Amino acid sequence: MTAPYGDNAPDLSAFWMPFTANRQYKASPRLLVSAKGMYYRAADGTEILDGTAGLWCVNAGHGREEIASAVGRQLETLDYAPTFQMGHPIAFDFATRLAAIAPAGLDRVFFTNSGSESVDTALKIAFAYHRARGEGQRTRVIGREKAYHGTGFGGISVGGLVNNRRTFPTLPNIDHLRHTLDLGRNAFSKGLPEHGADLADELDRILNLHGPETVAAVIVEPVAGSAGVLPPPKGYLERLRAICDQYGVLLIFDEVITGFGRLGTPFAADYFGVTPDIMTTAKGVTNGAVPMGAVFSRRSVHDTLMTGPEAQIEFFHGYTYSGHPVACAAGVATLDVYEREGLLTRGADLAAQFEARLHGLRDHPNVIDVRNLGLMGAVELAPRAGAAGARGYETLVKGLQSGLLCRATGDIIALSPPLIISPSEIDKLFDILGAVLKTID
Ligand code: PXG
Repeated sequence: MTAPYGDNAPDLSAFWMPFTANRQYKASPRLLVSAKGMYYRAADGTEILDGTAGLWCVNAGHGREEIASAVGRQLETLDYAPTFQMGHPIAFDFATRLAAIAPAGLDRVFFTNSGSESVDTALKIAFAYHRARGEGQRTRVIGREKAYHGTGFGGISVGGLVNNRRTFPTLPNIDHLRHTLDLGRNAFSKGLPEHGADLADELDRILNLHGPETVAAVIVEPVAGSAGVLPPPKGYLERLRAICDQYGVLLIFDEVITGFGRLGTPFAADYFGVTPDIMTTAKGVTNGAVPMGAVFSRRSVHDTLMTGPEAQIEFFHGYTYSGHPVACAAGVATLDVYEREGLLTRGADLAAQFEARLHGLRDHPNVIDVRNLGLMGAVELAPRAGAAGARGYETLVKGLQSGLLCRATGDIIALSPPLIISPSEIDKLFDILGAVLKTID
């Protein structure tokens, strides 16, 4: 992976890399140059099994020709057209297609370009909705510890990862539920942990601390992803839903990771049978091929805003590239692939094998927890004394050297392979990871 690039080595200095230890990376770069199906190819020719669907986004696998040709055709037909007081057919078509696979009732779709923008958009919809109902005093939002909702100021404010927050000012009027990770009681749970549904009752306490009539929305990832795959305790999301209903607070599910088949259902809302009022997505909406996000809103939330003078803009929000024709073309082609290959539910067939092999790592050195749901999984390693994150990073590097891309967040190794993975590739993934873990001291 640290191949000799010779005279073809790119100059690494100008690209200020995101969420990366730039100096560490540039001292020992890892470059991927092509991808097909389940595999990346590194600059030195090594084939690397994609254990993370890129960054949780390439759900239908890499290099899908249907998507590439739809994008190419769209670029030649209509490269760009505005969606402010104008329109083009494919944006409407894609929204209609998305509404058809959305959890029942969430059939109004606002387009963004990323998960971060989807989160900001969802929060703004919540504020605008309450204002339109004459409850503009609902200015507070409740997030949760360990949540990742992207990098906008809205997202870092409701998010609960301290490194995303400590350097930057955050919005006022935000409070946080406690996170649900409980290694003492729930370590090595297969699927949903038994203990902790009562943590949802904190929402009642927090709402009554501030006055429930001052709170606009609660936002959670149904399964926290970036914090290292935290499936919710059994019954937890149902309780959140009930408490939100009791107080007229909107429930937002951030499905940027869980959307588009990750849990073996189209959305986590389907998996849990809990329907939020607003649902944020991105990533898998275009198979990662073109940046895009989509926010799904309950029709009643949307319709509440469709009041007032008809010549007035109802929701003062949008992006130059909301409903970008090329992103929509990628999205329509992606949905075609998902539907033709049954990928939005395929994870359900593979989840048992994935779970069994993942939990087979529990006795490997330094493993303190294994967590999973659908085709999401994590192995948590104990931090090395005085060097938190070192074991995770070494696992990432050695994994790559052995032909596997996994994701290391601190000492947590996360896995979220493309949903096209075969049973033998699941075995291969865990054979490699198991062998690597045995070498990490
Ligand atoms: N919400 C959730 C739940 C996410 O996981 C975002 C919002 C922001 O999406 P954008 O498109 O603005 O990046 C995310 C992004 C990781 C990792 O490995 C996770 C994300 C991004 C990069 C890395 O944990 N999730």
